[in-house]
Amino acid sequence: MANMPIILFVDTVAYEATKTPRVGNPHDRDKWTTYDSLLRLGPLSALGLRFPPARRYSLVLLQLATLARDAGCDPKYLNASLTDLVGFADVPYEPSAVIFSDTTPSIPRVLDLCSKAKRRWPGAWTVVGGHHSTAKPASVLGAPQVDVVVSGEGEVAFRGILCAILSNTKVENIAVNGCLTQATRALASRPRLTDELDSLDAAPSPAYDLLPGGLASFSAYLMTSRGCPFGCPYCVMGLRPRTPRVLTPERTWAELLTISELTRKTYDVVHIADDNITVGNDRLSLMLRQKPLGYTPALSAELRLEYFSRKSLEDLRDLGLVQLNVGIESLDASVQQGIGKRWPLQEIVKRLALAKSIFGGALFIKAYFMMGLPGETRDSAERTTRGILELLREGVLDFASVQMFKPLPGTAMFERPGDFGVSLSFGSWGDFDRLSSPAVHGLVGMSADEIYGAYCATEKRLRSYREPSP
Ligand code: B12
Ligand code: SF4
Repeated sequence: MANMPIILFVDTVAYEATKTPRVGNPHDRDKWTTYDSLLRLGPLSALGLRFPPARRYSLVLLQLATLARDAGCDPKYLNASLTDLVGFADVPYEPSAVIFSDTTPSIPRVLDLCSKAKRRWPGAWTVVGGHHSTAKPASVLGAPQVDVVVSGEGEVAFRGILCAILSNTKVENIAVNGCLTQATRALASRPRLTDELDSLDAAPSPAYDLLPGGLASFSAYLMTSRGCPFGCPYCVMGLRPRTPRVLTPERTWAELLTISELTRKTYDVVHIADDNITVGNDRLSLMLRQKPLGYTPALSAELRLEYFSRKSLEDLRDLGLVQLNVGIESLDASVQQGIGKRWPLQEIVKRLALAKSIFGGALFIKAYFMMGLPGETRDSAERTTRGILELLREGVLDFASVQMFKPLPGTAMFERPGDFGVSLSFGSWGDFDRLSSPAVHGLVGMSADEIYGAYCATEKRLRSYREPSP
């Protein structure tokens, strides 16, 4: 171990997910506690399932840690929510590189930690990748404490970075597709993306052993596909290739069994975080055919309303799904039209009710809504709120997660706001957290303050419907 370069992975996900100050909206603060109780006391109560803790982690960092180990380095992991990282003063080792994964709202925190890492270990490379680095690499490289910014998928590029570290290459001489340094910063306005894996099965298994307390102390999740064919104008996935790549069913089950081995003593439900679990032809049927005999974990997943069909729902039930999350976004016809959706309330009720009946009621349905999409007015926000209340009253929906719409960098609505009647106004990238800070945009029919007000008012009205009856 003595001469192995140490690569330090600093995970800011849990920090963001659990410690973001919930400014302003008092209802948001209690929402997730109530959600946890509903999971236990709602339609799944008869199954006696144990649910995972709320603590999250970054999957990609654990995958990159495996690559580091395979390359002969010594990976270390620090979780920014569990460890006091002020100045990294207590860290007893000296890393060759400190690695971060970002999202737009987490970038201020990541840059702050990069500065602290640089002060503590001036010789170590700081490397940042993720969705924000992919959409806005120039803004990340604008911080001098960042040495390497990676735009695009991580695996191929990170192998290149590890080779450069192991061969003592100077950071300014790094030549890996999709990686920019302070020396090549001028190219950041037209970033080239990293090379991608041809097959998702080539992605490494995450180094779960690095997680403090083990995987059972965190909420385990798996991505079994990358790429989304839908290209919604409000979503960053439009930046990525539209043709999805999927893990083979064999690898999917192998990963799920590994996860359940590590977590089964503590909880029963594992989340499949794909944008859409049905993506890929016949995937559900193939997965079902290869479902191992014996114990498999209960699953939750995201499903588009289009796929609430008898066949998909039966497959999902037989695969062990107990929770489906569906993005409905708005119940107002003109807002829906602006995002390419057309779902009258009655059709939504019908589809959710079909799911409930196929699962014999043993299904928890959570729906996502966004307040402040282009075309939103006070009236449309009111129609959505009333519709949500109706879905909850009908018993076809168990939990409504309402968030403020934030046009994230890389989406059509951020890059060409005028086309959508959006006017952006924000102080820092941190304002893009959908759970805390006020709106970052105004619309033709609503100011930023009105969007925020409508969101708070909706949360307040939903609250009484969220109280679980013991
Ligand atoms: C699981 C998930 C979560 C989990 C874990 C978050 C995480 N960062 O891992 C939880 C529930 C905590 C979460 C929370 C949030 N999320 Co989220 N989440 C996802 C989801 C569904 C999957 C992410 C994932 O694990 N992918 C698999 C792993 C292997 O890859 P990856 O992280 O996508 O990274 C790839 C590349 O970006 C690159 N890469 C990433 N980091 C690095 C680092 C290095 C060094 C290198 C070399 C490469 C690299 O390599 C990876 C693949 O090869 C994505 C949607 C999606 N399809 O990607 C949204 C997504 C990442 N989330 C998003 C958002 C906005 C959030 C929140 C900000 C929501 C909010 N509160 O407002 C929070 C922020 C929390 C945080 N600090 O990250 C956006 C990010 C967009 C953006 N520009 O920032 C996404 C893309 C959803 C969307 N379509 O808008 N999320
Ligand atoms: S919102 Fe969902 S369906 Fe639309 S592009 Fe993004 S991931 Fe795909």
